[in-house]
Amino acid sequence: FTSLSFGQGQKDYKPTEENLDARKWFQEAKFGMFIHWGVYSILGDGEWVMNNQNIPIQAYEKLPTFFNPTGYDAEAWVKMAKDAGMKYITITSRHHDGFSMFDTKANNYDIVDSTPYGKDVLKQLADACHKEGIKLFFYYSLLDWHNDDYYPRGRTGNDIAGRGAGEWDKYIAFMKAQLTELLTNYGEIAGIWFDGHWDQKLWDGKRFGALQVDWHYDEIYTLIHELQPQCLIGNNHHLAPIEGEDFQMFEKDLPGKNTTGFGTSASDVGQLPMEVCETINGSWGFNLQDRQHKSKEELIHYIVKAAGYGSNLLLNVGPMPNGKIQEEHQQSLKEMGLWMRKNGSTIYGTMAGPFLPNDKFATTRKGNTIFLHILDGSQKVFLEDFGKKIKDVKLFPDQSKLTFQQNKFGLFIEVPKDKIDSVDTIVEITLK
Ligand code: FHN
Repeated sequence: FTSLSFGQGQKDYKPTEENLDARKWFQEAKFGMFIHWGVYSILGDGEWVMNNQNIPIQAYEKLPTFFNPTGYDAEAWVKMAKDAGMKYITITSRHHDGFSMFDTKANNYDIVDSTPYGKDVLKQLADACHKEGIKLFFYYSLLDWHNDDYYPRGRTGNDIAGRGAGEWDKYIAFMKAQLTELLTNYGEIAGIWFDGHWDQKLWDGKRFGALQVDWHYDEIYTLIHELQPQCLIGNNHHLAPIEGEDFQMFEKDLPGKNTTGFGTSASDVGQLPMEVCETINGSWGFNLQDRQHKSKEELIHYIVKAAGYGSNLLLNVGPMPNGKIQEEHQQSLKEMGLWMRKNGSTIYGTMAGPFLPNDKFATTRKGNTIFLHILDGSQKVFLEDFGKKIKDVKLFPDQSKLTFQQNKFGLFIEVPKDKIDSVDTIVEITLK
């Protein structure tokens, strides 16, 4: 294959007023629910099960005939998200297995045409979201293990393909047809969340190399913005944003960190609104065996640190095949909700604080107020080189005054022992 250079975004993209407003809303929203749900959920082994267990297409195609989520209640999901303090939902409309969770006319491999359930789950979710004022994003996989025209098969597709060459242009047309449906039949859509770009980069077993296809992002991004100008485009390509994108996401890593190999290096962090996504346990799709549920403390620290970078947190649940969200995830959402109800004003609508988050503390900022989140239970914090003039320093939310000292080296704050919250002690610093 000829290797193509990168940078094929929407040429000369100028976001519309609606789009800029949507970006502002997004930046202030800070907390969303990610949902990975598909026919893979039946097998309880994550959304990569087709690839990981090397299930041939013809065998995997039988799975939809077992998918009958009679316990699915879109309104209950939206309520759960809302109670957790989340402002938006991002759901898998079609994951790498190629199965569409909506009524597509582009093929028959979808929830309405191939399952006993026979109803459009995205339509129900869209209606519930619109009713409850929760914004809806669609995750859309660029990579497709099922479509004949997704060829050349990239890094992940070779062993399960077993089919001949397809026509790439047809595949691009297929994606455009589906995106047109998603942006026409479900009311206002807050964003499209692309994933799978990396599958078409050459892989030598250690690192990714050149891109081997043209994703036609120029046409795809233009189409989306023409259909719904406010619709925010993000692409989990793990690179610096390209033209036409409206936000930048970071998978399982804080912006600019790359501890997992899915992250993005510091030099690739752009100027767009940001979002980090993370799992409650270790899996995106429902996984029966996964017991690695993160503690309340870990989850709270994650949203605080994300906000400390000015970023949103998109926290994932992997609903079960019956349409219910597992108890442990519901519990985590409830805990987050309780915390956000009490402390949300130090997160929502804030910008990155003056100090980058570390394991001891994070800072967020709103106007003249800086919120210092002490994350390690310390009573004493020193903010080096803090030169700004201070009006007062108080504990949040009880507003009791705290003692502080400021000199040329910085600001020293002390919190009484009985006021320490082992998860997060919040101090409100008001500037003059
Ligand atoms: O392969 C996917 C994975 O299944 C999941 O959807 C995550 C979510 O960020 N993204 C991909 C890997 O980059």
